[in-house]
Amino acid sequence: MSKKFIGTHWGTYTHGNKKSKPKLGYWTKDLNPTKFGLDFINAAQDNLRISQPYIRKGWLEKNKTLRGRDTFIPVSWDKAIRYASTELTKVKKKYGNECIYAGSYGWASAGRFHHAKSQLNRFLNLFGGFSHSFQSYSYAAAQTLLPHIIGKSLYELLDDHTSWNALSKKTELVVMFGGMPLKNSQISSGGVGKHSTKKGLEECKKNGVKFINISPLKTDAPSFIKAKQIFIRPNTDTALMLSLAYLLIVNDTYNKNFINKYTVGFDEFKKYVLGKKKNKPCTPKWASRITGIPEENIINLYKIIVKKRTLISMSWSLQRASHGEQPLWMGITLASMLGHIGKSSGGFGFGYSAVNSTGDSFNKIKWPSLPQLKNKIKSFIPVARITDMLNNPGKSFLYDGKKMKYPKIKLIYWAGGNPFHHHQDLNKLVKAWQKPETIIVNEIWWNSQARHADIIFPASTALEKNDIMLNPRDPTIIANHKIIKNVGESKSDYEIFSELSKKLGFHKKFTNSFNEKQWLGSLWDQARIEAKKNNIKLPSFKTFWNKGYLELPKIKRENIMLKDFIINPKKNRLNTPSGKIEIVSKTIKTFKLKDCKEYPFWFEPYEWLGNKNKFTLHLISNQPEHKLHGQLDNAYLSKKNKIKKKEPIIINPLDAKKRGLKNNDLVEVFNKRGKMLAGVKISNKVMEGVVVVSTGSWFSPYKKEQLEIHGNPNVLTGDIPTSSLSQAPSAHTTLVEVKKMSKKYNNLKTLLYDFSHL
Ligand SMILES: Nc1nc2c(c(=O)[nH]1)N[C@H]1C(S)=C(S)[C@@H](COP(=O)(O)OP(=O)(O)OC[C@H]3O[C@@H](n4cnc5c(=O)[nH]c(N)nc54)[C@H](O)[C@@H]3O)O[C@H]1N2
Ligand SMILES: Nc1nc2c(c(=O)[nH]1)N[C@H]1C(S)=C(S)[C@@H](COP(=O)(O)OP(=O)(O)OC[C@H]3O[C@@H](n4cnc5c(=O)[nH]c(N)nc54)[C@H](O)[C@@H]3O)O[C@H]1N2
Ligand SMILES: [Mo]
Repeated sequence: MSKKFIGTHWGTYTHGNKKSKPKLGYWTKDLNPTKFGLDFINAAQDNLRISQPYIRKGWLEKNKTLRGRDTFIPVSWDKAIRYASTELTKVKKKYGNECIYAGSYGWASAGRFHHAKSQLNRFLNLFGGFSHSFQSYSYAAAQTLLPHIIGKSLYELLDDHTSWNALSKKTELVVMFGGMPLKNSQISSGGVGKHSTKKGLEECKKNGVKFINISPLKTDAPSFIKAKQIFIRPNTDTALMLSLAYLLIVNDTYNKNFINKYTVGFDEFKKYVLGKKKNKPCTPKWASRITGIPEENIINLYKIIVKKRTLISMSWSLQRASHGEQPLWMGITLASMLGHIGKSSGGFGFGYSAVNSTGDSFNKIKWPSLPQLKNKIKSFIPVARITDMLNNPGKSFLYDGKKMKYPKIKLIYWAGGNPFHHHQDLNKLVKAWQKPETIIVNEIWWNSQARHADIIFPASTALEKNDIMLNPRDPTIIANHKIIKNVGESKSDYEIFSELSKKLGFHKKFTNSFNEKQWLGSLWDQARIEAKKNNIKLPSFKTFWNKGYLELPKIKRENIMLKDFIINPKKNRLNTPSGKIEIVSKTIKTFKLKDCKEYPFWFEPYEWLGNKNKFTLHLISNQPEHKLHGQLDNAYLSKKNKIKKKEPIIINPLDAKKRGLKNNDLVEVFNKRGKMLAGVKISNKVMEGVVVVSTGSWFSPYKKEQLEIHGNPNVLTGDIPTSSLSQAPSAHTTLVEVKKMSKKYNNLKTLLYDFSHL
């Protein structure tokens, strides 16, 4: 029987059979489906939907009423399109296209055609171009560093990861810096068919692979892998790894053959480790003081990794922190010293379980996507420098060894992302956000992103459009059938940009004179050509559409990261200046940066537990288990997980006791950048001195003072780059203080948004 499906970033669901009320069900072929996705259909029809276009009152009146604190006036589609196109034309004429910023970072929805950012790019490229953003909040430090040290882009490296089927056979020990939180592998950008990470880990467990979890949070390791837990102070992994390198050197147990044959710069690095560069030697004692791990535990860890065939696994979170380049560089250096890179007996991994698919065996097929056309404007910023750009038009800054200049932004267009979710130091962003003349946003719900716009176009959800889920890293292809009617007057991004392009005189170029179905058909035809190149025969669009899904042939091959290079390092040299793994990078040396040296180095983070000030707790704001960032905060599971409508704060029993806190108490969490409310959850799974508040609560400020009422940790995090090499975000470097909520907050009345409560 044919069924109808919907593919999302968090998994694939079937349309339920109930005729009267549409509902979602699990796809039976996915053995580990994501629970929170079931309620997508209710969230898509809740009363927080933006039902028609709106214009901010103060923007219409040309007075300086603050963005994000204003009221909105409902207008017709016609009027909104007129306002937006007039404004775009005005800014283009007066200042030029460079002054339009459409970095528009964010995850949007999973379909290949309706991908919001691709639609926006195509539209603005036809309009003459825009200033854009570069790299991702997820792993910008890695994206900048990896080409220097292993000569591969981050994506090449991720696709080359040693597959679970190989890893589980020969590797004896996986040392996980930052764990492998299974909750994160619920999702994958572009969509998931069957969830596979748990199976990969189970295979390892079955074959006797042992795990050690080095992390401030025990639950970063799924309980069934029975990992040995080592608590570590956040942001100090580099120091621990350096001390392991120290022990390998002084005991002469590192793999010299590997170091000589496959790496450059070890001697220089060795001097640093041994303290011959006017520094303290990186002894276990030195590392113990930094990491908070007892010296003997470090020595024991050394004894195990030197004996067992070991994989050094690093989470992406390690590099979303002050000097985030260092733990990754040092992890690769440590794995080089152990000598298993290029074999199934170990090596290193980066982001196993950060998303689904890392460690799967797949043929990456170059699936087609919406042609975005060319951007004539070259100006861009590293993605997390947005506040800095708005505050300092024309200012120069360093990035990857180059001096660059911020564009002078007059208009922002955002579709499919939420800076009031993803950016750090939101109070600072709110101020900088006042500077442009106009902000246009396509958004689905009345979240803080919509609240900070001047012109709001109501976008539809994935459930309201037809699309194809075609993810190059996933072997399942899904026909996304529209399941519910458009809510209110909402439209797809494609329709919004079609209307704008009509007004602006390039409708035909934008649409190709195609409707939605014709675009899908055309993408499918190209997909068939690409599949054929991989000896896969895809059926006609009609057959596929009626069947609802396709599974690509299973790949049994075992993949081993960097295998070709290890077999023949001369013929398959890496794309680095030396052709080898660069423990010392001469290129980075020429940049002469204070905050990134030519070899991995321990830098003190700008805030950390080794240098406490009046804020004595390290805040980890990790990914939420029951939603995707801010998406589906308004669905059942996320709401259920809240404590008195606030995001939970996980705190160690000793820290709770010191502050007289009980489970379910409401607390103020604060530092010099901001203050928020949260609900207490006491647990000895988090180490003393560390608190955890997952991201995703919709930012909702209180009018009278800087107070975020639902627990969005980004009012506390710092808008400070990892280093001047990468200019990447550093959300995981934040100190805070926690105290019982003052009674004066019991009945907050002058709330700005509230969302009561979702
Ligand atoms: N403190 C802290 N902050 C972090 C992180 C952290 O670890 N700690 N992690 C960072 C990381 S790794 C990331 S990737 C970012 C994620 O940040 P974002 O990707 O910006 O977060 P989302 O909530 O997924 O935002 C997507 C928005 O697009 C809207 N949307 C969905 N589908 C569509 C569509 O089809 N069309 C349109 N127009 N809109 C749509 C949704 O309603 C939502 O508001 O957050 C970053 N922020
Ligand atoms: N359910 C769900 N899954 C998601 C997402 C989501 O929103 N929801 N978002 C997705 C996205 S966009 C991304 S980029 C990935 C991110 O994947 P990651 O970056 O791996 O995810 P995080 O949850 O930020 O961090 C994982 C753990 O790292 C630990 N950690 C933090 N700092 C340190 C440190 O300095 N040292 C050590 N040793 N450990 C540390 C924390 O305890 C934290 O729980 O997740 C993806 N998966
Ligand atoms: Mo991310």
